[in-house]
Amino acid sequence: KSKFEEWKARISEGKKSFAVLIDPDKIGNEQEAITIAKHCDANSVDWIFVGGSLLTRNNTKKVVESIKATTDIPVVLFPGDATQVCPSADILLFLSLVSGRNPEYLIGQHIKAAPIIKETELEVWPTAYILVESGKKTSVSYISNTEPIPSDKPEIASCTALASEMLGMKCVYLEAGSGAEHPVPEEMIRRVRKDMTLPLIVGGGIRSAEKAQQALIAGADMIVIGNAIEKNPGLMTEVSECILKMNRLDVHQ
Ligand code: 1GP
Repeated sequence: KSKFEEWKARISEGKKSFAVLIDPDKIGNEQEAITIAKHCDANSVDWIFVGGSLLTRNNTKKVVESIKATTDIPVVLFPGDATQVCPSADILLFLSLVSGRNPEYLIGQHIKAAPIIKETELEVWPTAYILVESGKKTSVSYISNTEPIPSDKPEIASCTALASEMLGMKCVYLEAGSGAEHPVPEEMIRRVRKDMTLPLIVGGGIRSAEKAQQALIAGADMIVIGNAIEKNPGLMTEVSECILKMNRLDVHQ
């Protein structure tokens, strides 16, 4: 069974999951990556995402390998471009930036990455990556040279997700952008959840267990937190406990 099928089975039981994003640029050395991986392991984190829209230090491989040597939590590549493919990870989010109209991030980088990915054993998840306006301009919007969907237009996000489902994508990622001022509005999450059936990942700007829970109750199947955990490692435990409790109580939307 693929990791994707396992995740879908969990979703069908009403279970939510928690991903922690590690930005390799912010990892000083291997020991630091090991420490974070141990912390994720101790807090029942379900997925470890690795990547970023702009990486300057070429250490993704080292970071992934340090995590893999420390924990069995699946490592999910969250690549900003074709240079971030790393065979030692488990899964690759093959992100198509469908909220934007920049062909380079809709299909261009994918063409460059495809033959490289083919040589690996990475499990590829074709993912509709939907960027949502979230206050100040985010790195991902600037680097990808794309305009996010206005945060008060849930219908546009919904139609984008629906079109992605019809195009054969396997999951949808609603993204406010790393370090976003505001996370994706609950109303938008609810609308996207209602109108399409694919597994839904939500991330960007989530800074508290309360916000994480709100996104999950609104319909996210998985939430992703990066920045806030870098600043406050204790948040990982809070969010994890909150999700474990939701899963025990079997909270449905
Ligand atoms: C970024 O959604 C992730 O792509 C996580 O964002 O770093 O703001 O938590 P944060």
